[in-house]
Amino acid sequence: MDITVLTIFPEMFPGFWEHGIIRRAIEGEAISASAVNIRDYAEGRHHVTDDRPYGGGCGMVMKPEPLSAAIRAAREKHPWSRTVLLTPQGRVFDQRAARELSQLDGLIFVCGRYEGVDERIIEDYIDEEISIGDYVLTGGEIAAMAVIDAVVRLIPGVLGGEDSAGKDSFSEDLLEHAHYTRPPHFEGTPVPEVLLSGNHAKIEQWRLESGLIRTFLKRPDLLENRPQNRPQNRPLTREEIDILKRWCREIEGIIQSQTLCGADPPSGGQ
Ligand code: 4FD
Repeated sequence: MDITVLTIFPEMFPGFWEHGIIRRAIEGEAISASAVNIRDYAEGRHHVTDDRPYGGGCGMVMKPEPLSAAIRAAREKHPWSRTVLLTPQGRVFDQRAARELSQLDGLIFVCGRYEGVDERIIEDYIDEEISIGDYVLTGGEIAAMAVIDAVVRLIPGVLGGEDSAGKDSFSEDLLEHAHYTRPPHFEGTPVPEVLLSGNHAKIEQWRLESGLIRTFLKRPDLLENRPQNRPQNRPLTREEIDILKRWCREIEGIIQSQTLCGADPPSGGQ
């Protein structure tokens, strides 16, 4: 996959390309990556990339001409690329979108600054608008890095331990189980005994339960309305439903024992 980032701050990217999984992907030729300065495509002595908005108001808008020239040049180098604008107005990025983008031959990321980019660029040059979440950044660069990071690790052959990308949070659309490493006791807290038992069937069962309870406690939205609301989600399996039912019964038992022993609450309370 050929990745091109168009930005007025290309210096933000070498530190990103030169570390970890992204670096390995470049070295292993799974991807090529470059950050191109939009200013290099701006005309005039000062290579201006922004201008005041028509209709007035504060803030600046990215001029269309340098952007169109930069996008055309990137497409000439990588004709099979999709051109993506990072913007709060885009479709919110998720693991499914990452999987889709990881199938493409090339991606050109356009990073806006200022108040936004001239609308005609969006109409005529942008294939897809992506947002990394409902908040505002000073520029699209960090959003582009987040998307690139999520996409590159899904490209076949990029992650060392195969299918480690396929097994983590969201690939199965539930959160991952808790993780532990040495020492066996840390500041008074032991590692769950089952993980030291060597019983792999028991460990698998514990991991399934751990992932499910963490999802219920931290991200209940991932369990609600499956799969109707989230077509990327599979329905829960029989086994997962049985685990949830066991907890339900256990909690009901605790409530029962409390009600039987406790005094009646004063009426009119909640
Ligand atoms: N949530 C995101 C992306 C960019 C950004 C910008 C138009 C503003 C947030 C185009 C307006 C780019 C996001 C730069 N803020 N700011 O993904």
